[in-house]
Amino acid sequence: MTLHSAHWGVFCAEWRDQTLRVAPYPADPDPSPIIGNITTALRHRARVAAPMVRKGWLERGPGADRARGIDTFVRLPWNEVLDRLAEELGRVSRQHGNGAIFGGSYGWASAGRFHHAPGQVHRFLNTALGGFVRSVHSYSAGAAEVILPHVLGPLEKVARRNITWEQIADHSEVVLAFGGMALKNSQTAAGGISDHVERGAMRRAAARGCRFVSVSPLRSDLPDEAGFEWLAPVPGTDTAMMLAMVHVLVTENLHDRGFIERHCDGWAPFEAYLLGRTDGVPKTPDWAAPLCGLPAAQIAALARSLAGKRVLVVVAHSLQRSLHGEQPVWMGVVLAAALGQLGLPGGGYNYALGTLAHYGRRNNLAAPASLDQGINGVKAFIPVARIADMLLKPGQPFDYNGTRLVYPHIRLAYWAGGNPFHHHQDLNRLAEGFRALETFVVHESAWTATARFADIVLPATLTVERDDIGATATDPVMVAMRRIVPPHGEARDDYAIFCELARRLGRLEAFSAGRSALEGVRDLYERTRAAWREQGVALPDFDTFWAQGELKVGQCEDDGGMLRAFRNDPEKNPLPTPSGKVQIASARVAGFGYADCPGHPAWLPPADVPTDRYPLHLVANQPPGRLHSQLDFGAYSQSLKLHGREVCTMHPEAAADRGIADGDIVRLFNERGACLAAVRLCAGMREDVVQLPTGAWFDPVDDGQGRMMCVHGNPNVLTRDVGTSSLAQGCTGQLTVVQVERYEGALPPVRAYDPPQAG
Ligand code: PGD
Repeated sequence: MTLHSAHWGVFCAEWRDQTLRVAPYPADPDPSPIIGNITTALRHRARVAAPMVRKGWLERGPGADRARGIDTFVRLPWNEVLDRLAEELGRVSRQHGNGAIFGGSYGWASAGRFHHAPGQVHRFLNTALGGFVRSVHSYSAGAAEVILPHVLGPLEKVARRNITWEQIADHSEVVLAFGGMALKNSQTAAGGISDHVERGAMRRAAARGCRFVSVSPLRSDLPDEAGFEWLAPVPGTDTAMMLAMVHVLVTENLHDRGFIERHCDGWAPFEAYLLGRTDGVPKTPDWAAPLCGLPAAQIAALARSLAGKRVLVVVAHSLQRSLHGEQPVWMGVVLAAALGQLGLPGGGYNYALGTLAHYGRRNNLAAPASLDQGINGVKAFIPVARIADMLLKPGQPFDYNGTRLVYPHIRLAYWAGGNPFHHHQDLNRLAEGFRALETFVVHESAWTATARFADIVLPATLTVERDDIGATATDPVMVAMRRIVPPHGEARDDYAIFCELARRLGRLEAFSAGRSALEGVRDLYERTRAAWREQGVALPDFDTFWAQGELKVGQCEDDGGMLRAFRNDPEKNPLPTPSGKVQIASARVAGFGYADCPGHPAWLPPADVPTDRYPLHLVANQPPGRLHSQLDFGAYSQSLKLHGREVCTMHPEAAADRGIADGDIVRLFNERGACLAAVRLCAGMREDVVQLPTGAWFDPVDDGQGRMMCVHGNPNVLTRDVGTSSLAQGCTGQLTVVQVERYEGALPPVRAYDPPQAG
């Protein structure tokens, strides 16, 4: 069997008799079952087999079109489609400038570092065209990426070089996980993972006596191995709960005043707010209890039980993927600072530990090289989750991190390696944005809803159909991802497609530097090797690496990173914040004057509160059976569906109130839209919560009111498309409110995986 790698793990594979067999990487103690998706995916009908052009675009030319998403497609030969596309790129660039081209291409794509599709499309647009409007930050951590540098330091250092699972197993006395640390999330890591350690580390820590507390509306957000206590507050109220906990610590003199004085800045204005001196509202447990739906005594007892203990506070990605998502991230820092724990082994604060498999690890001695992106001649950008606003509001100003920006007027969008009809919110609104474009180009290996909305769809290979290199900065195994299977139909590598386009634009040398794909892989390896040489470590040459299939590389000491160094000597190792200390309050953030993100963490009421019409909180979290929407048609993802539809979980009482039984098909709806899903009942959740994971391929039908209803179970037809705040403008897709009813109508079939009709 040949070694290969995916975001969900290194695996071994063999292609025989038109069938792919896979087996886990032998050294992985807890491999992810998601590797099973690839087996049936390769020759599935959902694959894009040939270049396709939307009929309306072919007949009427570029322009806004309401037929996008429902039109038929025409198969064209590669040469013809590439000629037409090169001509169209040239037209838009000449007529409107490159500020009219969006190369957002946000998306996880695949694990190989050379054929990383967004990296390839960005390099192509820079080197062959001269630039494009880009996006910044991620859907994962949009709010945290902006607030953390203001208060503590860059996300990479707080999330990825801080507390390790080894420290938790050996040192933590309490792990207080806001949003839990679900193993379904830590299955995956961008660039691959050879060693899933989380389950084992939690088991070892629990056996040593470490107490795990999960604060989440869903019990399933921590595994049984952690032997944990479960507190289930109202979704989106963690900041209020943390404020009340710090109130108890301060008023009972249990906070670490020495640490606060030496290591923190801005405690006084925060304390004035906490104690109610500025707004007349002391943030006591009695104040928080009705907001959080937890007894005041329980909040107070939890706070008291932490004093004097080695406590690790963890705030999951999910908490900041909602309105005012900056607040729980910042307040978690303040709670850990009040306990005096920042920088201690197994203690303090680790943003998002447990939400990805490359957090909580030792760092490699050197990071893998990445594809050079060239120089972007366009300055304009958007925070990534503002895409629909950008498409619908050209020329309008918006706030972002202390600046006022203007949305550019985009005529052409180019996507490779992402699925906005999976990852964006309020899909009816997003569709309006895409209908306004003149041309939409997508490279895809499968007929996702995004591909169906495109004008030009170019078939891309899947990772096992090409040579690549799998590596991350925190996994000790580099993988020679050798091609295992011939490409499906006429599929080509993104790189090969861009080479052909660049040649037509007279820019092949600038894009490819004269390299074949394998020479590009070799170049990436040799640049990685040079980085290791600088650390005094000699790695074998490329041919040796390629022949042996994998390479085990050395890792740094488990030294606690920036926060440990700062704790030990804050004068010598200041934090990269304005004061060099932990910003309990921030004069800089206060100076921006944002009511929706003031100068210290604060309780800001949510926009989505349950009403009589929409009485349930919807938690739209990450799925267990796939990464995002990838290979939703694969065997493992399919095995977790019910009646072919995505499964939503409901509390038995909430279901009984609505006459819903386990296994029923239900309609979830709110003012933005509706979707169908199959129900599983689960007592391990709050009664006022319904949970539907993301990633079921969007499968719209007309709801009779001019909107699209998803018959398969994509929750993003329900979520709200607003930024977290004027500060970060991050994604808010995690939470909204809905009503749920038993679906009594004729059941529309799921057609998400059927290719669109040929025109
Ligand atoms: P994926 O499904 O991984 O989702 O959004 P993202 O767009 O990354 O999409 C990747 C696409 O790339 C797939 O369609 C795959 O087929 C394609 N692909 C893979 N390899 C290649 C390749 O080599 N070439 C080409 N051309 N294509 C390739 C993820 C985003 O969703 C993220 S990161 C998060 S954290 C968000 N989470 C939530 C959430 O919690 N709740 C809601 N409601 N919404 C979310 N959206 C966000």
